[in-house]
Amino acid sequence: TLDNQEIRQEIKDLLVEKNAVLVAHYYTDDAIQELAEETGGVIADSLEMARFGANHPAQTLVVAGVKFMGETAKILSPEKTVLMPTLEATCSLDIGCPADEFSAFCDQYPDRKVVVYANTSAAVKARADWVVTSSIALDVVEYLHDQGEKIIWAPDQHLGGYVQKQTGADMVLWDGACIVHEEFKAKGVLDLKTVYPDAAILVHPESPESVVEIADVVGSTSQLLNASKSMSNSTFIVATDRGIFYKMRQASPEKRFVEAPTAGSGATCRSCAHCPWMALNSLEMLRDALKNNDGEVFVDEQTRHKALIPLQRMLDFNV
Ligand code: CIZ
Ligand code: SF4
Repeated sequence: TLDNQEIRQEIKDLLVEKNAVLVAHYYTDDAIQELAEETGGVIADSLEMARFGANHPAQTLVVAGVKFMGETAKILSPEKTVLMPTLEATCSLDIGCPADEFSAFCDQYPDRKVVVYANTSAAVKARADWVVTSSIALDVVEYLHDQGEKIIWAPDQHLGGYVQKQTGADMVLWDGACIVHEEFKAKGVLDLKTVYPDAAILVHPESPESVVEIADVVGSTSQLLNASKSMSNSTFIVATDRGIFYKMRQASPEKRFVEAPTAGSGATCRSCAHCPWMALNSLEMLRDALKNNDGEVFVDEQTRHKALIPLQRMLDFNV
């Protein structure tokens, strides 16, 4: 629309004026991803977002995603201004793992290494030995297991269970879940597979075990995107946030991408498989964040110093 065109141009001008770069997650709306692409920013998973933000020379990072991604950017780049379209965009994993309760949980297992998923608050990261994202969780836990370490894993129980099964590591799991991924249903996926017998099933490991078990590929958003490019199937049934379809369709316009069904949704659900917090990131709020320095992210110094250690360990980890 004309309105959108105006806002998009305003954002482009403000990015230049403020020496800012747009760092967008794969799950944000197409309009945000398009802008990131057109303005020299990045569309990425949380690990690549962290790396990109830390290495980019811009003075201001505009992080379109959810709160933990903005906090991670600030922890890694305290000298930069980190803005988010909205500070209300959180994550069920973050909400479900309050720092005080988590710390008490860890105190019960003093002999275990604490590995937390990136989808946590800065305060939870500050209590951890390692931060991981879904793209390197298996490698880090395998490494720790090889060293003879036992592990506390938080907060996603599905990803934790998957990592435990794959690596054989001794892991105690926190019982968090992603409200988007935990809704995918194996039966719905199998029903859909009868409609598209040639389809490959791509599943993010935050999904329930029954869905992971029927996957052709299990992986992080960037790993699923790569699979959609390299596999020759004509159709893909995808169990992750539908925001990923923007890049999948762009890379492979000739292929068909179908949302994995969720509970009670049937194959045609339009409101499922999309994170409600990611969806809060609108063009208007992005513009206002840049214009007014709304949504600036702050992390207190003591927490930042502690959280930086396991985060840096993740970035320095070489597979
Ligand atoms: O579900 C999420 O929030 C994901 C996949 C984050 C990430 O690691 O990019
Ligand atoms: Fe959190 Fe799930 Fe949303 Fe990702 S998709 S930000 S894990 S609620």
